[in-house]
Amino acid sequence: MSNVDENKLKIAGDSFSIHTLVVNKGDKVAIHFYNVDDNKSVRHNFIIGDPYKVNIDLGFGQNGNETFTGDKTGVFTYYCSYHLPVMTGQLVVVP
Ligand SMILES: [Cu+2]
Repeated sequence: MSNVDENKLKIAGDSFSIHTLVVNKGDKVAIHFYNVDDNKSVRHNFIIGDPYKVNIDLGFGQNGNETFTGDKTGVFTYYCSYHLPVMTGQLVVVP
């Protein structure tokens, strides 16, 4: 985030722009992920573990897409492995 002074706040400003994604079971989910960090050396990724296994890893200025079908209900955490524990969100697949 460009408008946050991370040193002043003593928290990391890194976060996903969407913290909760809610979809219906059976929906086709399209993830469009952009690294808009203004620090050229910072990578970000978007990871969801089992059962969806999504991993989009991006350098400065890059973007990536991934699609999957939300065929298992539940709450699944997505995260950026570079910025745990602050850079996380939840995918909620409702019946
Ligand atoms: Cu990150």
